[in-house]
Amino acid sequence: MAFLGSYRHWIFLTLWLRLVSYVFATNVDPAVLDACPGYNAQNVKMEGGTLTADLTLADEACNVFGEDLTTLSLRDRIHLKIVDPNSSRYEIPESVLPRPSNQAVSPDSASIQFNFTTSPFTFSIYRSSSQEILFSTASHPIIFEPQYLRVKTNLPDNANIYGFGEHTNPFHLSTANTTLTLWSRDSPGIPAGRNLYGNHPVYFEHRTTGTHGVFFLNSNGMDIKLSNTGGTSLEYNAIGGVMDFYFLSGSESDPAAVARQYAEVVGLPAEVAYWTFGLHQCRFGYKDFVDVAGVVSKYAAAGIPLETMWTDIDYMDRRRIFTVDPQYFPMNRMREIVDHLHSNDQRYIVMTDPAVAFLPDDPSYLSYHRGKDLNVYLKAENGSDFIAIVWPGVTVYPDWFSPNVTEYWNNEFREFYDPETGLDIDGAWIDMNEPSNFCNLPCDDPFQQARDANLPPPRSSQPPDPNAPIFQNDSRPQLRKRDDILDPPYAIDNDAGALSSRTAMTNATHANGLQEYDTHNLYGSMMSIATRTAMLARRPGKRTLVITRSTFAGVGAHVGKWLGDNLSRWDQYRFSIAGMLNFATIFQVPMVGSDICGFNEDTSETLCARWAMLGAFYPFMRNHNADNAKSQEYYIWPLVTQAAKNAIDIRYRLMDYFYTAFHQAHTDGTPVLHPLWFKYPKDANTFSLDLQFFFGDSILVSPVTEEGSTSVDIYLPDDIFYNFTSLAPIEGTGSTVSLSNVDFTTIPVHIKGGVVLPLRVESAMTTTELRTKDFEFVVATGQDGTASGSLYIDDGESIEPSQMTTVDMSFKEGKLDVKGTFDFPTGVNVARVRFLNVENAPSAVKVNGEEVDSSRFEHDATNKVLDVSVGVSFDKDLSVEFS
Ligand SMILES: *[C@@H]1O[C@H](CO)[C@@H](O)[C@H](O)[C@H]1NC(C)=O
Ligand SMILES: *[C@@H]1O[C@H](CO)[C@@H](O)[C@H](O)[C@H]1NC(C)=O
Ligand SMILES: *[C@@H]1O[C@H](CO)[C@@H](O)[C@H](O)[C@H]1NC(C)=O
Ligand SMILES: *[C@@H]1O[C@H](CO)[C@@H](O)[C@H](O)[C@H]1NC(C)=O
Ligand SMILES: *[C@@H]1O[C@H](CO)[C@@H](O)[C@H](O)[C@H]1NC(C)=O
Ligand SMILES: *[C@@H]1O[C@H](CO)[C@@H](O)[C@H](O)[C@H]1NC(C)=O
Ligand SMILES: *[C@@H]1O[C@H](CO)[C@@H](O)[C@H](O)[C@H]1NC(C)=O
Ligand SMILES: *[C@@H]1O[C@H](CO)[C@@H](O)[C@H](O)[C@H]1NC(C)=O
Ligand SMILES: CC(=O)N[C@H]1CO[C@H](CO)[C@@H](O)[C@@H]1O
Repeated sequence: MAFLGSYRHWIFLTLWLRLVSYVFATNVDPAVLDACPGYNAQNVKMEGGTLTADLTLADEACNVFGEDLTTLSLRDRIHLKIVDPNSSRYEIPESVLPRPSNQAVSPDSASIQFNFTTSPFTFSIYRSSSQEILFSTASHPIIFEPQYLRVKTNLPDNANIYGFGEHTNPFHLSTANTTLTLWSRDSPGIPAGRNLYGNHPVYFEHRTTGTHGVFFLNSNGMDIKLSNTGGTSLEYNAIGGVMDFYFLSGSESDPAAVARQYAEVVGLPAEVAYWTFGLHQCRFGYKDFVDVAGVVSKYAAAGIPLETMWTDIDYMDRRRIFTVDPQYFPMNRMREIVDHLHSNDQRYIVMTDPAVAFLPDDPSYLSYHRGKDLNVYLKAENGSDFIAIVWPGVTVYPDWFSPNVTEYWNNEFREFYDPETGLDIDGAWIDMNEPSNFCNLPCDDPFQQARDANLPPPRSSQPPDPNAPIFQNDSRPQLRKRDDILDPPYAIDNDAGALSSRTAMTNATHANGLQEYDTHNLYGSMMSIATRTAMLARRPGKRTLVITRSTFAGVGAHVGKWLGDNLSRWDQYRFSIAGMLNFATIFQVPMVGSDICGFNEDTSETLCARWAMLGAFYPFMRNHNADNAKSQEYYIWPLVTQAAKNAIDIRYRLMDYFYTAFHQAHTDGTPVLHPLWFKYPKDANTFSLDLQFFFGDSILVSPVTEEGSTSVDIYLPDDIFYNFTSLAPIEGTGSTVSLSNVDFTTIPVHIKGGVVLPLRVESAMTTTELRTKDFEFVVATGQDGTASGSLYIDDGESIEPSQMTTVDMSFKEGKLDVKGTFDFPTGVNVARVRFLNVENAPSAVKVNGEEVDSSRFEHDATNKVLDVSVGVSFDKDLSVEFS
């Protein structure tokens, strides 16, 4: 029998299982899995938009990784559940990821539909308009076992699949034998294609007929497999949790629609303050407060706008969080640095790790004792605090499920980062939150291992390389088979080996009884939420910046992310674009960036120059370096200084354009960066491009990508583009264009026709100063001769600003109209308007309907630019026209 359900954007299915005793086998052969019997659906009932059914095992259980559950019941509306009426299985708590409310709509308006067969139970999702199947489990039985879940769908040949992270694969995933493992891992210097810090079980599939998305809401370890063997397919193999899918219909014409729908499910991204788009400088290995202050001074001397200075764990006393080293980073001198920064409209951020030094016998380390008194630490199975090893040596981890943890974390932030007595930071940086653990399994004597590893290291010796002994231990110890939580029958492809390797043991237990086996992938996200809460408590009503390493789906509603400990290499410079597109475009974590010039290893002058320019188009722009690498601040080489200045100049002039894009993302989930296919969804040449991207809707960034090269082949779709520097038009023809003589201080940037860009007329040394600069509008017409744009301005930092200026710009038939509400007083003028692609000098120009003197406009015939000097206060509607 077939049932046609109807849902506007998404269908939600959850499967509940009865846990039974285990029977192990370890056969992963797809043929064996496909021969499993699956389930039959019985007692199918449809009631008020809710479908319920019982699923019974169709034949003998195949027990590949445990025993198949014999009776499952299935309920559906938007919500499809397989339930064991007698016991529940782990599901991601709502406190970590709140679920959206389900809204059924009438079948007629549904853009995707649900269909299934009862015997055996299979289901498919198809697009209503075209009847195209988007997801189908036909011929791949669903497998449910206590510690193994499998769902597999057929895909079209050469399917265009994007997403599933965090990983270093190309943006356009290969469907030929790709495994994507999701299990948070501290992953320095790892090769491409391995599991990294974050977990985002979502993908978008693009076809010329439309783009849809699928979100598997599950935090357990899993392998997602793409294969071309016997037809293209996508297979989820998860070691726990429930089957909980959101199918996102997307749109037939606008790929960004699916991104907005995903934001409806996991939450809209948090808005960040205006200043956070300024330049950030960081490194591991700043030796003392003199060193830190020196970097700030040298940036100023080089004339490079430095917005925010950062300090890594170096500032801590023996690497204990919430302390400063009394000799190297004494509080009074650190406060002097922060005061100096603040008085120059600059900012300061330091790192906070989750692990708290385990010091029961040292009464002076209050942060440990306060946490102990509040009982906030993650527990071992026997109820004592779980012991790990991180930078300070032996540590405990905050349990983000503990009822007292908010009180604890808020208080530690309030005390240590007190504006009157402590470090008055402007944002927070959280790291090591996979959680990372340096203790090698079986970790039966962490105290000895910490001594052996010489943690924390003394200042007099070289600080440890993150890859030093304890990190380089590649042996993969076998855990005892009998314990399924430590060593489940299906082994995901974790690059660190055993699940507990270099992290909290999977049998560590939270205050609410949940175990790390299920919640491991949430640790970084939960720390993110707690840290944001603590930061907001310090400065109520003001947006903050929290940058995390480990993430889970939905984290973008709270924090931003940097792409982790990369290497100063050309391939990682290139990969950074795909990594950033994944987070900004698919995962809804738009405040993202890679360590500019590279973290580990020595960078080179030309790599750093190219990276400084590419990095000016990362939403989060931070130069960061390892303690054992050569210095790479932008002022070190004149070439890099010039490259950085040139690109930052473009970024700063575009700051309000990008701030507007970010506000839009916060409002409706429209991505702040777009791969080319988002804008040209019918142009198959764009589907695999991941070395060019759009910064906001209309700025095409096409960096030089090869070492030592001064040329680059870029793709220009069939559209009008404009050189950002000369403003001259360039006809794209849907072909590759070779750019040569692109020197090491230049990055090719084009404006996509059809936009009115709001630019600041010039850059500035801080974002505060930038906000005092006048605006100009650049009217870049599209193929139809029109252009439009928008501009959002507020005070740049309030969570709920009381005054907002919201302006729409539109141009057609020679007339630019700028209209809106001007509640926020910008205090600046519109200095000029530049109309692009204007063939001939006009005979007359009018500003607000009044003809202006010919000395106020100028036509550049070479670049076809008409430049009109305006000079009116930017606090009311404006029109500028020419004829
Ligand atoms: C649930 O428990 C009841 C009573 O204990 C039992 O009769 C029933 O068979 C169980 N159901 C399943 C699916 O195991
Ligand atoms: C639904 O599934 C049934 C059984 O496979 C099939 O006959 C029918 O064509 C499907 N309907 C749609 C609209 O795909
Ligand atoms: C798929 O890749 C894995 C890992 O690289 C390899 O072991 C396996 O042989 C490959 N399978 C096929 C069918 O190519
Ligand atoms: C929370 O902290 C208080 C001490 O302030 C303690 O008495 C209480 O047991 C703690 N709660 C939990 C769940 O540990
Ligand atoms: C986890 O289980 C193992 C084996 O039962 C035990 O030795 C170990 O102490 C447990 N670890 C924790 C953190 O509970
Ligand atoms: C609990 O287990 C840990 C090892 O996982 C051990 O170090 C600790 O002493 C045990 N605590 C108690 C109270 O037995
Ligand atoms: C690596 O880990 C194994 C297992 O814990 C241990 O026996 C070995 O000594 C370690 N090697 C190094 C170099 O730390
Ligand atoms: C853009 O214009 C500038 C200034 O005329 C020129 O140097 C540069 O080569 C042009 N870039 C491209 C990509 O055409
Ligand atoms: C080794 C490592 O972590 N590399 C990262 C470097 O940065 C890129 C993107 O910037 C990431 O994708 C890599 O994972």
